[in-house]
Amino acid sequence: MDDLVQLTKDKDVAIITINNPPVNALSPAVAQGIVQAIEQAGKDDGTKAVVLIGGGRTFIAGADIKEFGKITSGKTQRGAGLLPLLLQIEDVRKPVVVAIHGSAFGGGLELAMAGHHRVAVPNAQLGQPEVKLGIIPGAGGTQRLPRLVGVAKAVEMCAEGNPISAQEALKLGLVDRLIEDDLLAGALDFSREIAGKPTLKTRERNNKLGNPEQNASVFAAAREKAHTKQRGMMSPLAAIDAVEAATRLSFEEGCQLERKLFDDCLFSDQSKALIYAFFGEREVAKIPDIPKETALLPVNSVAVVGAGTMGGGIAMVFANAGFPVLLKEADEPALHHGLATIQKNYQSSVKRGRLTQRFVDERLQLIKPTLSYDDFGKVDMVVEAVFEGMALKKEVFGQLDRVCRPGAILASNTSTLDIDEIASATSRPVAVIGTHFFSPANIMRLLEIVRGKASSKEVIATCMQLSKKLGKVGVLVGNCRGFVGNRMFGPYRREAQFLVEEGASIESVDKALFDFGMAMGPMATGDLAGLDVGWRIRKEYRHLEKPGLRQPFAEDRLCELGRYGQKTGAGWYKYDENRRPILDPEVNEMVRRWAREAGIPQRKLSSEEIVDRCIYALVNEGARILEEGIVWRAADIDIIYLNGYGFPAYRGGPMWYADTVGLDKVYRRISEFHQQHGELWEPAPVLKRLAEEGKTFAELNREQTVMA
Ligand code: 3H9
Repeated sequence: MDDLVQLTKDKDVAIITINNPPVNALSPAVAQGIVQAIEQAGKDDGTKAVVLIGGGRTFIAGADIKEFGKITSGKTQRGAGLLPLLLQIEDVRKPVVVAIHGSAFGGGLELAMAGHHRVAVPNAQLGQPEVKLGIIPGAGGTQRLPRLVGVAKAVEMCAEGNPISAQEALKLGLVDRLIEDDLLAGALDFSREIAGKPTLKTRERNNKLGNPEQNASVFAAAREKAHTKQRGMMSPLAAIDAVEAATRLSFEEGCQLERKLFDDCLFSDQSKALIYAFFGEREVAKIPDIPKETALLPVNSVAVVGAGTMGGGIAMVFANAGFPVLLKEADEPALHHGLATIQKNYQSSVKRGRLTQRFVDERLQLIKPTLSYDDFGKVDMVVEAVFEGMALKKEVFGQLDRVCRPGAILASNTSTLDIDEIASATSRPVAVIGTHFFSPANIMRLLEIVRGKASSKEVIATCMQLSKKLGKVGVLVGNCRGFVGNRMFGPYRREAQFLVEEGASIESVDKALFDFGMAMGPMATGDLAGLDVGWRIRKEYRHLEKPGLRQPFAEDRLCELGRYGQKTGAGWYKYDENRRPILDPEVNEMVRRWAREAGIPQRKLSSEEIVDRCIYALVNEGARILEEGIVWRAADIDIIYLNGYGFPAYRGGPMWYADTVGLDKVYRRISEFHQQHGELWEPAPVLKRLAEEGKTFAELNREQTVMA
């Protein structure tokens, strides 16, 4: 036994402590260590019970996820897995009491269920989150959990992957006692109370497995839900099959089926993508040129300038995280309207059961409306969220420079504009940074943090850290038009429009991308965001367009007809009063007519071409972004697309998806488009190079040492 697992004794009770920081991942060595310790304790006549507890901040957050990549790439020889080790624990003749704090997730919960009793601190969390990694519990979790909590709850936990609280676990019978004070002391007391009494093996407890009729409706409902809420993912359906096996087969046969389903999932592209996304989300927080020790600036209070859709949403984000927020507008009606919208949004969250009235009341107290800059000198950070126009932004930043205290962070929520030019309106560009929230700001997880030329490391590090506190995934990006997300979205939506102008119906374009896994098709997304936004930008930047280069026009024509999307009740689609889209054949006809007038040959387009044109447009622009050093690594782009643009997580993001397809294939297809459609499709040089070298974006070691 090594340092990972320690065996000690408290009089007649053995204590096994797991120490594998940071989260006590259940690596093969940890599992081996636990079994050795159990064997040793089992043989000791002076031991009448065993307490198993996690050292450090948590019990066990699951199997070591890093091991999975080694298994699928063939780097690690696969052993028998955890299952036999857990049987050994369950078969030990002395009661094993598992003491839980922090999280008992995945393999951690499976281990806990192989023990004979579980005690937990009240704020512990228990769950089988494997489906979120594209796999299912692989160490008997789908077989033991229904035996402890019943079939319906086990299906929900295994198929949806969300944890439950210790309180709920107590009610369900997953936990036997909550320990309010010292967990170890409480677990020792508990173990002495039950020592000597007959121990129950979880795998032999069959009384909660239900009857076939009840179970059939539970599984049918779970499958239905998985098809809609986790569309396209295979792991939830596999998890449901595995739990169903627990109700039909013996424990041993159920475990065999679970193992097979686990393997099917583990070796799938989906789990590779989801595991990549798990680590990617953590990797984006690490900025190579900003050391971990960089001093953080204090941020205890903030101000938001502008109470429109974005400003109001941003104020809610800060208030939800407990920050007092000063919310400024230019005039009384705008301020009134902004506050009313905030209240309405909070009320709808209460109605849906997402927030409690008490939470909302407390948050509203934190938002202080104002029409002046008077109190701005007291805040630690300002987020400007006024109308997207350079002149106005510069005016606001000039004002902020005059009123804010030295050291305050001055952030802009611009989605496209040059952050250096905005910073030039102040005498302290080091304090200026972009914090680009996504709409609706209080819901969307993504936060693009835009680094200006002069933004200080302290300001960047503070904003990255702050994003976590706000419940966001912060991704640091360089300064260019549209930054990363919107810059790539331009070519994506351009191609979608070209496809429609070339003969694809509006609904076929949306369907192809929806079926690919996007949360919404590109035309419906345009309607949601407002077609007029792009129209106005295109009008403003028309002088920058290269003469003779093909530009999409159908959307501009729709705007000229007053069809701005959902907000005007019509865009690419028509909308009813509940904003549900209705096909409008008239639009398809109009587009056909405009295309004929423009001399665009009409043809049938396959869904494969639709997907390739749109997704590879993202990939090619993403490659340029990588090449220019706007991001450090492909994972930055992927995490942006997964969290801000509805890209399916099980495909890992556009760059990972391209790697999965094979960059040689992607390059060839893009070269074909280049020949057919001209210079807009010129392959990014880095894509060409990687394709020729047989490499992937994920392997690309950034050759630049600084971000652009
Ligand atoms: C499983 O159990 C399968 C079984 O059925 C068995 C099959 C045979 N492994 O998230 P954080 C790292 S599948 C390896 O920043 P937090 C993480 O990368 C597993 N590493 O902290 C990070 O590293 P770094 C099922 C892991 O406090 C560091 O720990 N379990 C693992 O915000 C800190 O993590 C899950 O899916 C792991 N299992 O959140 C749970 N977990 O510092 C996955 C974390 O180098 N984990 N790391 O960037 C979580 O959900 C969160 O990490 C947790 C802590 C809530 C636990």
